[in-house]
Amino acid sequence: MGDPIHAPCGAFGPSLDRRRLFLGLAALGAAGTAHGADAPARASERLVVGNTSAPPTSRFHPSFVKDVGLLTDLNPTNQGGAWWNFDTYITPLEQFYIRNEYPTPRAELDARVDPRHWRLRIHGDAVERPIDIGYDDLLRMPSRSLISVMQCAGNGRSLFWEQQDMLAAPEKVTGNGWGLGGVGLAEWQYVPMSHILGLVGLKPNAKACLFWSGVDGKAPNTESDTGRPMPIEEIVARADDIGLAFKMNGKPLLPDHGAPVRALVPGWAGGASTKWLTEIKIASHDFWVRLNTIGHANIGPAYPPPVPGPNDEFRFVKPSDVRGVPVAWHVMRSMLTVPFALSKQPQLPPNYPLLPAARRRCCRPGSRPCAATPGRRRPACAGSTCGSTAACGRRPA
Ligand SMILES: Nc1nc2c(c(=O)[nH]1)N[C@H]1C(S)=C(S)[C@@H](COP(=O)(O)O)O[C@H]1N2
Ligand SMILES: [Mo]
Repeated sequence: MGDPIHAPCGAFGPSLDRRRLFLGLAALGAAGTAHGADAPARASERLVVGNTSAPPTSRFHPSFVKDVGLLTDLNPTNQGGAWWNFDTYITPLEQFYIRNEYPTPRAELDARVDPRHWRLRIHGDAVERPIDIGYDDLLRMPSRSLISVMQCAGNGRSLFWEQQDMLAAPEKVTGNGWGLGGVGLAEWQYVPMSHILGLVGLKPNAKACLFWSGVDGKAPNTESDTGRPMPIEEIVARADDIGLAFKMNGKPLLPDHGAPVRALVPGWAGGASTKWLTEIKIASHDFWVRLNTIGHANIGPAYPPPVPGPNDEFRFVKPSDVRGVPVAWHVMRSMLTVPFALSKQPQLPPNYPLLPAARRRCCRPGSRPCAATPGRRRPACAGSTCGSTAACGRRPA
């Protein structure tokens, strides 16, 4: 076959061989998302608290439905996917990576994540009609399904030392040290923001939208610093794709993935998809929280920080914490490209991650962003758009 990366997504059926599967995922990553038909939730498939229908072997934690042998941390709960075993188009729930700042909050300990008590408040000075809804209200709303990649900004973190020329300063690479398992492909069912915005009525002064949890933290039943804002124009532009997810792969969300309801922001780094959602605030000002300041921001001379406005809202951070440009769109840093390359040619291709920087990844003209990190030897990366391929090494076939 020709260059399969450019094959249409529809070409990938359920009975793929392993190599083509990787290609399919890579293509999906490039294309972003694939839509399913609108589908209403069925009441019989609601989240049940205390459901322990996991496989009854001791390797599996009964409530997390995960293989505990793969956990990198339990406090916070973090688990990379065993990508070397992935052989299905959709990542199975028990293989799907978990990335938490804190331990997974449990309905048994904290009523805010119990679907019987869960509330979501949607308010702010830029909405006409604030609302406060419960889980059943959400399930009655129109929903869509979409197959989309979720990837942590830190996917591949244990390779950053080498890839990002940080061997001299390994202490700069912080966070859980997983390999390439911080990515998965799921079918999400969600109430789109188009519906929510229609309910609350957006005022013309709307500037930013905060997806807030505040639930997961150092102790149950305390307010914590978890959530992530985004520009309202980004949501309006993709109001059918961004939404409030309550199912993953046809099953009610698992506790580890944000039960009962999480935000879903396809295409952005996973950190934007706030789990255990409790509040959406839409305001005429910007929001600053940990995940767009001291965490999840590109910092350095190439990323001058935005200047907060006088009315901006700070939650658990202060103005001096605004130090760079928040991470948003995220190129799929896929483990899938490696088997693709190796299947095409037995020798390591020039952009294989473990080769010296000068011979690695090149910029394609016009591509954006081009992963320019200050001080790195990527001469073709000028500004935010790549100018030429002159400095590129040989690309794999
Ligand atoms: N409330 C809350 N939401 C969160 C996080 C968190 O720690 N707390 N982690 C974020 C990060 S960094 C990622 S990569 C994704 C991971 O989603 P997953 O664990 O379902 O794979 O959730 C995001 N949402
Ligand atoms: Mo993440």
